[in-house]
Amino acid sequence: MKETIAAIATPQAAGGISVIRISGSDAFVVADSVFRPVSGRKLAEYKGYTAAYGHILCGNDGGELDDGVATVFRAPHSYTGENVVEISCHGGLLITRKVLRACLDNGARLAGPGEFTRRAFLNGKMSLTQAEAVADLISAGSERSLRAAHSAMDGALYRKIRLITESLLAVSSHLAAYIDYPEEDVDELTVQDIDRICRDSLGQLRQLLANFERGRLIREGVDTVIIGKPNVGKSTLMNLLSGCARSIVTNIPGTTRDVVEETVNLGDVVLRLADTAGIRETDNPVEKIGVDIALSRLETAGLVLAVFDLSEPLSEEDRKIIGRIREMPRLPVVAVLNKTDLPAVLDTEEIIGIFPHSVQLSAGGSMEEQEQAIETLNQVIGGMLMLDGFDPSAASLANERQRSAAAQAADCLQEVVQTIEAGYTLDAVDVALESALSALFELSGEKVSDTVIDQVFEKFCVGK
Ligand SMILES: Nc1nc2c(ncn2[C@@H]2O[C@H](COP(=O)(O)OP(=O)(O)OP(=O)(O)O)[C@@H](O)[C@H]2O)c(=O)[nH]1
Ligand SMILES: [Mg+2]
Repeated sequence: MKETIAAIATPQAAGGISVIRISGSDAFVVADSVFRPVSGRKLAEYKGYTAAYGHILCGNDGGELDDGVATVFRAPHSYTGENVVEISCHGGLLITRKVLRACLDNGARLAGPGEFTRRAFLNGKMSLTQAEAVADLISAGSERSLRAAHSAMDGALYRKIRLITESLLAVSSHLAAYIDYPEEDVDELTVQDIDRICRDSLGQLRQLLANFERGRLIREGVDTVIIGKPNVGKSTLMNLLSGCARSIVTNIPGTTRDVVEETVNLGDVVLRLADTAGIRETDNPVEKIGVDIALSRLETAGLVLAVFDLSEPLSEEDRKIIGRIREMPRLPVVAVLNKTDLPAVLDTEEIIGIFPHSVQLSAGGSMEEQEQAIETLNQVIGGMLMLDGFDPSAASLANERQRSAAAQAADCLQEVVQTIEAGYTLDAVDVALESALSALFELSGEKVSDTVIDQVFEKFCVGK
């Protein structure tokens, strides 16, 4: 029998209410030692999905510490599939820890990271991809990533993988019957049928893999570097996007030295912004370090906002930056032509000729101009990252583990198709098909090693 576990399920901070969750066959025994319902009945006598108001007994002398509410869930109708009690108490850090301590003193063990969700998975309450979506839902930082996580938690990916798996399983059992009893009248599934089903599954997996990269941008955000010569308005742009005075802005060129970072939502995209030192030749050793760091940030960027000042002609410094960016042809770049509120001097045609994506805005202009600036950037960046038409509710792969299992399955199916094409025996086809199936089982978590399960849940927080 599994041990009964307990943990604080709410954040480790003072708040209105805290919840201590207990799960396992002895959940009611543990909870009844800590919590006394005012009804006089024991929690063990309560039906599932009912709540009891009562006293929490965990003072120094085992006396009352707080009043609270205990919610009772009976196996298998709970998050974990086990008996569960959730005790809600006042949200003080000390109170919450004392309630947890009392649970641990009365037979529960402290839960490991994600152990509640792990038990839910092991008890068949959810697939591995759904369990992973729980963590994604908690960490979602944008509207789209939230919708993607919710749809995965709802089982969109699991159902898609299930459908692919079922059609391949049908092929596999036909093949097995045919290989084992070649003389008998096995329901005929022609080689053409097998070929069609495998190609169809391969197509679906390839589509999932192609969408993975776009999904990743939405979930994890894009490392975005703001670069340009001094005084063009990089820090002003940073502050505009982050909605606060994150970076220091002055009219003195060379103001920013260190990299200033902030994660912001621009429409549906999460940008991990880095405002950097203005690029120029300088004898100042501090500024020089800043310039070097700024340039090195380009190497790891997923998106660059290259800022130019519309009120000045293109300078030698601007050209050097352009040259540097051009050394990285695959890097997505938006040329930001700033200060539209001032008389335009810059030859915009030249910049537009170099950078296919450019915007003209006034990061430091009036309120209306600033709102317009955000909207313009939102449109251009969303379009560039090809997020238009991306449906976050559709089934999609959510992480590297899922991607590599799907890629493995696709490789094996490719082999199946080639084996058929080359006219090999059905035995050979079956071998490749079985490998594809085991990769799919690993993806959904139906047959997966403990090591993989450990890796999935170690990223969770304690209490989830
Ligand atoms: N008129 C006008 N001035 C702006 C605009 N954006 C920024 N500025 C001004 O330009 C000057 C430089 O702005 P910063 O944001 O500090 O420029 P920076 O590129 O970060 O400069 P360094 O940190 O020195 O590299 C400040 O005086 C800003 O107020 C704008 O859209 N219009
Ligand atoms: Mg600056």
